[in-house]
Amino acid sequence: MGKIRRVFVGLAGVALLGATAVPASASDTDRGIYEVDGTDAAQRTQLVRAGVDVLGVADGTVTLVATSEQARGLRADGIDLDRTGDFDRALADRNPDTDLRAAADEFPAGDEDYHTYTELTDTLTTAEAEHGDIASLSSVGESYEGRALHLMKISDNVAVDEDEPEVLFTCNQHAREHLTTEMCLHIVERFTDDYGSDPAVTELVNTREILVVPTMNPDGAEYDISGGQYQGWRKNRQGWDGTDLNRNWGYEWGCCGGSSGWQFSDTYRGSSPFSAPETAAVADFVESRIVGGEQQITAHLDFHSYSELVLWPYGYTYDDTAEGMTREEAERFADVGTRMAATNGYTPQQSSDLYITDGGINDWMWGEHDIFSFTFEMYPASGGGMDGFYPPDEVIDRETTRNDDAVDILLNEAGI
Ligand code: 7B0
Ligand code: CA
Ligand code: CA
Ligand code: CA
Ligand code: ZN
Repeated sequence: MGKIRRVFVGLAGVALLGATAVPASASDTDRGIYEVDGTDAAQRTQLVRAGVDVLGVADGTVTLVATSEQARGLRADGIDLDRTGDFDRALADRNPDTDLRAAADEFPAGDEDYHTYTELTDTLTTAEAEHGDIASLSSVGESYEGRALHLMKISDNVAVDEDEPEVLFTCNQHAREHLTTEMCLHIVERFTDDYGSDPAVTELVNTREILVVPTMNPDGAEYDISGGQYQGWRKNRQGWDGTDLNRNWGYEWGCCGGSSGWQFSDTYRGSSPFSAPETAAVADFVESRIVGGEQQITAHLDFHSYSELVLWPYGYTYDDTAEGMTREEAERFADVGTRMAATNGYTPQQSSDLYITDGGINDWMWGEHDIFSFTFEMYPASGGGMDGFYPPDEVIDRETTRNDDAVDILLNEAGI
């Protein structure tokens, strides 16, 4: 965030401050990386409510970014914060030296195997051209800055809306989680390239309609690599300071202290449900899949990073069962989530076991549409603070292939 913009933080922040958010003041530009050991879900929710940016959680140890004011407040509340680094320093260490900077339209030097938006668009266009019989590229709408929100449909007889279970994969709601875009691209490439040679892939393509949105937040992702340097950016690029897309969905939006009403928070929920064009476009698309009164999409998986977790709804409440979630349904989420986690080595848990979130995508998919909806938090399990969002491009193959079996489990479940 620029210095001048930061001056507005104190002013705008006070006016819009929610009951629990802590405003950063004009002088409060000192952001540190902290760790807190041995937390439970209630303590993690307390941290989130204080407005800090939780980067990852592993075995109860939380890594977060906080301003020095927020850290002081939390320490006064009895939370044992251990300062492990400086936010700007952490990014500077991960970024290449100035003279090695890649062009603004490329990932930082050494990480060029990640796809920029232009490269993503080209790769999807090529996949459609090479596999036109089973792959069809369109979009669900546009981002705030006008980029197409690509949608790839993969199925036999792809031009026909067949009566087959439809399964949606979404990636990159959070700008800096670039590994997730590669995950969606890997799904596209596997189900197109391996069609006809891999029997399991062939069977799934023939009996499902696979829908992939590889980036929900292209503006944020491009901003995050602007200047060939990682920026540590999470939200979209709308308004003063962006909206957290994964707090902007319209089910129990803003209900429960799992998001912030303060525009400069990293978990700002937006001015109203679906105020972000990106969430609105995907939601409209999902709604358009109600055909003859029946929602065609039966399963959904949203990829994030990092912490290596399999998460299921609800996020807005600690309760296992709630309105729209029977005991049986909660058990099915836990059962399938645990089976998927057994294949990739992630940790399975209800979303709120991490911390309370409201306005998240899974709660809307399930609460509003009965879509069997999960979140995967990808590699790494822990470590590195900000570096966790920027694993070297050498791990892309390994960490995307790692989820093949879990993806197949979900596709199979979609038919049940
Ligand atoms: C988030 O660190 C979302 C759980 C599903 N509702 C977890 C996600 O939006 O807080 N974690 S993350 O931001 N990727
Ligand atoms: Ca590399
Ligand atoms: Ca088909
Ligand atoms: Ca269909
Ligand atoms: Zn995320």
